[in-house]
Order: sequence, then structure tokens, then C-alpha cells
Amino acid sequence: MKKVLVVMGSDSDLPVVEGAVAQLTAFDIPFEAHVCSAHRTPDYAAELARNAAQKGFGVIIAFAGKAAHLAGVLAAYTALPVVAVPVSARALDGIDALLSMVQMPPGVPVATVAIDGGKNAGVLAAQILALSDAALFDKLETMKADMAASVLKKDEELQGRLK
Ligand code: RP5
Repeated sequence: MKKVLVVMGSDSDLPVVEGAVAQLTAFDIPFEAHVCSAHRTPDYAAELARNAAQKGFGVIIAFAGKAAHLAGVLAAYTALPVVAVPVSARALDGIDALLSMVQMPPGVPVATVAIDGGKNAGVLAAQILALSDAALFDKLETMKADMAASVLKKDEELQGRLK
């Protein structure tokens, strides 16, 4: 199976990164995680992205807050799909990072998930890898069925309480 490359702009992003890592682990998806800043270590960012495909990665997930250029810079150096996670910071609650990530120029997209949406980044990365992995696709279908069952159970309980 292809691996997922997880890149965060700072170790202060770790609480959000953990949501994605938990999801990748739950699906038994191999991954590597690195701290690498688009602004503080631009050469390292270029190196990670340039070498990712040949190192067996199939998807990159990039986490950054504030003026969040990491996902876009990684996408500039690779044809692999990049999932972008805006991380909330105190001043602007993540709107700054969200807008930085979502407004990419034509030809260089990144797939931006919700502010602090680490879990969904893990799920989306799994969905991309599942295009060529039937066993992983089955796990995703099971996850969706479990979610549906959980909502239906809550609906049933609500009906009981309202009687
Ligand atoms: C961004 O700036 C990082 O992704 C982080 O979200 C934010 C603050 O970084 P630190 O000052 O905590 O290293 O580049």
C-alpha cells in the first residue's frame, strides 16, 4: 500500500495532527510525519515534496496555521494529491489559514478540509488510497455503515424519550 506523508508547519499543530494520525492508524495505513515550515525551512519543504512519490507516498496531508502556505508549497513541488488542514490560531480562529489554503491558483489545487479537521484529512487520504486498494475501500464502507447505525440508534433513543 502507498504511504501517507504527514507534514505540519510546527509541533504546536500536533493536537490537530493527532486526529489524522488516529484515523490512519485505525485503517492500518502506513505514514511518516515531519515538522517542516514553508517559511522557516523552505528547502526542506521542497525536498520532502519532490521526493515523496518516489519514496512510495500516495497522498500528502499538510497542517498549518496563520499564513498557511505549507500545503500550497508542497503541491507546487509534486503531482501527488495534497490534503490541507487549516489549524486555528488565537487571533483569527483559523479563518486566516483556511483562506490561505482554499484560494490556490488554477493548476495547483489542494483539497482543504475543515478548520482543525484532522480526522477528515485522514479519512480523505484513505479514500484517495482506496481507489487502488479494495481492502481499504471495504474498511471505509464499514466505517460509513457504522456511522449510519449510530445515528439511527440515537434517533430510536430520541423517539423513546419523546414518548
Ligand atoms: C504555522 O504557524 C504553524 O503551522 C503553526 O500553526 C503556526 C505557529 O507556529 P509556532 O510559532 O507555534 O511554531 O506556520
